[in-house]
Amino acid sequence: MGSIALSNPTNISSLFTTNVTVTIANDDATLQLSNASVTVDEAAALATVTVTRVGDISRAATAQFATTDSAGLQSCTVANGKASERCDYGTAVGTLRFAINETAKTFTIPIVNDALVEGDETFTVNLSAPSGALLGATTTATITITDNDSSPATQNPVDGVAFFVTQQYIDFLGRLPDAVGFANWTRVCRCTGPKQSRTRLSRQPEPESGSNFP
Ligand SMILES: [Ca+2]
Ligand SMILES: [Ca+2]
Ligand SMILES: [Ca+2]
Repeated sequence: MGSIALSNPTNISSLFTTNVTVTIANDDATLQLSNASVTVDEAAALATVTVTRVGDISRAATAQFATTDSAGLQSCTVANGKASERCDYGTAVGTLRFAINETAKTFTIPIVNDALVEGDETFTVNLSAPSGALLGATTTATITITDNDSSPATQNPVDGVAFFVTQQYIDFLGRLPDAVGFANWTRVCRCTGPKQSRTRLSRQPEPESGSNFP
């Protein structure tokens, strides 16, 4: 990075911009998704995506990632091959930071193990806004969630404590529960039974140490 400064104008009254910062992109390094397609079982809990760096790894580099889908506001019961962040996975957005000499970074996306017979569904992950490197050829990956349901459920999964607690973490925090938090909230919910969990959680006093959702 450097700067260019202008001064001593001639035949004009003033200079509106006198300094410009010039950033030289490091085209000796590239960042890209390691695979253009990733398949994950619905029961796997997480999809893991890897970004690789090749070329000059002697400097730090960053890039942003984000999930997206084309399901819009369609009902979760619609089976058309489109995974939805409202139904099938947790939105993942962030910045990957490569330290000096790091050649790969990963991020994870929560996957919802619902009870719907819906077939395999897909969404995408995009890589953008690099710094300290250029983007390589693979900046978009298709994530396929393999359905593991073959017959209609006899019970709404949200009436199950484990599913309910897990879904609260995904919906409110964008991640899966840690072991301590999951154990404590599972115990809290089981005090009154799964179907009362939602009401029960909202009426709980301040949870004990270790069971805070964050
Ligand atoms: Ca779905
Ligand atoms: Ca399932
Ligand atoms: Ca399913």
